[in-house]
Amino acid sequence: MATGDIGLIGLAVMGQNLILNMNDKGFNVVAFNRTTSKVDAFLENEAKGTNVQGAWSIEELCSKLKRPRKVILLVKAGDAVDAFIEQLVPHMEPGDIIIDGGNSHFPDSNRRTKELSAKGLLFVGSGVSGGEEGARHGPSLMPGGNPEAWPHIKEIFQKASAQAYGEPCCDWVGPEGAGHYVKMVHNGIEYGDMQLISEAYDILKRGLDLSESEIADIFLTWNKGVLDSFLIDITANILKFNDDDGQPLVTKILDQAGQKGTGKWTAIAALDAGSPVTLIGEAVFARCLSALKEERIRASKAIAGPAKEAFKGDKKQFIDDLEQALYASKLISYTQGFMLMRETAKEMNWELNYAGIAKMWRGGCIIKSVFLSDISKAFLKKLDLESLLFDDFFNKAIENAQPGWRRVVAQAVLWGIPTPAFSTALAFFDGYRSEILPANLLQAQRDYFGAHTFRVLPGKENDKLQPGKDIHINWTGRGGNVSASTYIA
Ligand code: NBP
Repeated sequence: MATGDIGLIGLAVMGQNLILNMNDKGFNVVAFNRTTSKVDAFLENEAKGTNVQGAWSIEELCSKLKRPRKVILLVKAGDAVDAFIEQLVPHMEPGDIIIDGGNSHFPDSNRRTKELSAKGLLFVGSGVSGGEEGARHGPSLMPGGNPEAWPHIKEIFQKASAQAYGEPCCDWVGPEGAGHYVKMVHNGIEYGDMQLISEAYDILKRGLDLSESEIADIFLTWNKGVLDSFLIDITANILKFNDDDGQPLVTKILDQAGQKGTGKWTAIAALDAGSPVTLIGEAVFARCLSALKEERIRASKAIAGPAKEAFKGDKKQFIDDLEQALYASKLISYTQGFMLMRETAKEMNWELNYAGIAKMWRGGCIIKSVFLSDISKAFLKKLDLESLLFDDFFNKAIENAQPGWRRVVAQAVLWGIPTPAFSTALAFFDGYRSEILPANLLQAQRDYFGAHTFRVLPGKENDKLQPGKDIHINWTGRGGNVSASTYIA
C-alpha cells in the first residue's frame, strides 16, 4: 500500500534539507535522485533513523505515493525540470500534482501549468527562499500555478514553511507562473536591499571615516528600530568579523560582485512591463560596474573627483539622516516592486494577494524584516492599494524621512561617493510626486524631428489643439503636415 505523503526529486542541498524538514513535521517523504547512488547515501547518512523512504526509479517513486500524488522537483532549473516532468507524466493519473521548487523563470512555469493542465495534471511553480538553512528549518514558500492543487498541498507547505508572528510564511500566490514571478521580484528586492546597505557602509566609511567596528555598532543600533531585519543584522556581524591579524575580513574581500539571473530577470520584467523599477535596475548595474575592477583602477588614477574634505557637520545628526535615507529608499524599492507585481498581474489577468506576499517574506528568507508587517497591514487596509506611498502610515514615514534623505544624497554627491540606489530612489520619489514632468518637451522634440504627434494637456485646448487627438505641428514651416503612424515611441 502506498504510504508516501509526498515525493521529492533532487537530493542536493535544497532537496535533502526540505525532505528532513517535512519529515520533522510528520510527513512521509519518498526521495529520488537522477544519480541513484545519492539516494542510498542519503538514507544511510542524513536521513538515517527518519521515516524517509527511498525510490530508485520514477515508477517506484510514483507507486509509493498516496493519491493524489504530489512530487516536488528540486533540481537545476531549466531542461532538467522538463526532463523529469516528461518522465513523471506516464506514471501519473489525472489530479496528480507536480511541484517545481527550483529557481525557474516564470514564463517556463506559465507554460508548464498549461501543458500539464491539458493532460489533467496539476502543476505548481513554487518560489523557495532561504537557502540551505531555510529549507531545513522553514523556508519562505511562494506557490502558484493550478489553484486546484492548493487544498492538497496546503498543509504540507504551511507546516514546512517558516512561521513568523504566528503565521506561516506561505500562502497561495496566484495562477500559472505567479509563484515564480513573486519569487523573482523577491530576489530583485534582495538585490536592492543589499545595495542600499552597501552604500550606507560606503558613506560611513569613506565619508565619515569610521572603522568597520564603529559602523557595525551603528548597524546594531539601526537593527533595533525601523530597519530591524536579517540583512542589517548579518551586516553588523560581518563588519565585526576580523581575520587572524585582527583586521576586518570584509576589507580583504575583492570589491567585485557577480549577479545571477534573478535580479536581472526582475529588471528585464520591469522594462517589459513599462514599470519604473529603478532601484533594482541600479542595484544590478552597480554590480556590473563593480565587475569592471581593472578599468576602475585605471580610472581612479586618471580621473579626479572632488578633493577629500573632513565632515564638518553634526556626525550624530548625519548618522540619523542616513538611517532615514536607508528607510525611505527601501520603502521606494518595495513600492516599485509591488507596482511591478500589480502591473504584471493586470497584464496576465492574475489576482495576487499582496498582503499575503508581504507576510510570506516576513520569515525564512533573506529580506525578512519588521517592515514587511507594515506593508501587509497597508494592503490589508486597502486591498487595491495603488502604491505604498498612498498609505497613511508610509506617507507620513517618508515625509519624516525626506529632509535627512535629501541631506545624505546631497552630501554623498559633494563627496563624490556613488549612491546609485539612494539617488535613484529619491529621483523616483520626486518624479512620482510631480504633477508635471518634462515629458511635454520630449513629445515636442519627437513631433519636431519625426512628426510623431503629441496630445494636448487638459485645460490647454483650442481650435488647433483638440482634446484626445494626435496632433502634429509644422514647427519650422518647412516640413509637411503628414504625421507618423506611431504615437508612442
Ligand atoms: P542544484 O541546483 O545544484 O541541482 C542539483 C540537482 O539537480 C541534483 O539532484 C542533480 O542530479 C539534478 N540535475 C542536474 Br544538476 N542536472 C540535471 C539534469 N539534466 N537532469 C536531471 N537532474 C539534473 O541543487 P540545489 O542547490 O539544491 O538547488 C535546487 C533548486 O533550488 C535549483 O533550482 C536552485 O536554483 C533552487 N534554489 C537553490 C537555493 C540554494 O541556496 N542552493 C535556494 C533557493 C532555490 P544529480 O545528482 O544526478 O547530478
